[in-house]
Amino acid sequence: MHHSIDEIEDRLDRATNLLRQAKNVAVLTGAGISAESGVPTFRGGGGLWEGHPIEEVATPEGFARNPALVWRFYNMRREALRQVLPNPGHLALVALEQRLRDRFTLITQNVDGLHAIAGNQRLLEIHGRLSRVRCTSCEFSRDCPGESLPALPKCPDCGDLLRPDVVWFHEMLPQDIWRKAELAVTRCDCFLVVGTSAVVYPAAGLVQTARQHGASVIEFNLEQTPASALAHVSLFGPSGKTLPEVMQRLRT
Ligand code: BV8
Ligand code: ZN
Repeated sequence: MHHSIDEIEDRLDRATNLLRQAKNVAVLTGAGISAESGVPTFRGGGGLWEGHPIEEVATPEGFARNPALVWRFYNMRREALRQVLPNPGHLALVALEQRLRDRFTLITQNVDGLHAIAGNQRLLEIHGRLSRVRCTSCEFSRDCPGESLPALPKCPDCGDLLRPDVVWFHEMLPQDIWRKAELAVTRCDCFLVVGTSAVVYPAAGLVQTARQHGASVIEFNLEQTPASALAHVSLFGPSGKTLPEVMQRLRT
């Protein structure tokens, strides 16, 4: 996507004006916002891991079939998170929350915990969190960021197998969190969709929901996605640059 400078300027101005006029803002982020922190995206590497389609290792069926393989996938991603830090895109969304306070809601599909580390409070992690584990049988759960876990971690209370506390494909999203996300989107008049390929549902459906409720939609991505057709403005470029750029203009 190559636009002339004044085309980019014009898009940035339009996005900034929509945000400036907004009473309530909701944001949906995906793996792209963490790419500049060094966290690999899902469909960047062709959506494969050790030759397995992600949808195969990130499902309850895959876990039942081969828990050691699935734990190897998640332990590798847990280890990788030790080196990563929020990037200017995350920090721009913290600044936006500080500006809007209770008129701001951040909905993320990401499980890397970087929005919480960056400082967002009004955060809905609709796909769970990599740092947290829970028991496959009892109520035990524990957030253990940075800890390396055994190949097949067991529950300290009942001895059964632990699992990562993330939402796998074909699993329901946490209902209370999902309901809050839907509510925030129906109430917003400006919806930012950042760094997501907009193919995973029900998360991707939030863009349509925002449009249906009359919100302006601003997309931040490197390339066109199914959300682009619903966006009033698409800002093509790394969100670590475009989000701070919009925040900068908002302040002037
Ligand atoms: C559900 C947690 C109801 C795990 C994830 C059959 C039966 C049941 C359901 C289905 C089915 N067939 C399909 C479905 C629905 C399914 C689905 O949508 N599948 C897709 C693949 C078609 N959804 C589900 O299963 C959901 N549950 O429907 O339950 C139900 C229940 C029972 C029975 C019936 C129905 C559960 C979905 C949640 C899955 N868990 N993650 C883990 O992380 O390991 S989803 C996973 O994908 C991540 O959360 C990730 O966030 C999400 C979406 O990916 P993206 O974040 O968008 O990342 P991606 O790499 O795709 O894109 C990155 C984007 O960033 C790109 O656009 C790129 O251009 C851009 N980018 C890159 N760098 C930058 C950038 N942009 C800006 N700046 C940059 N620097
Ligand atoms: Zn247990």
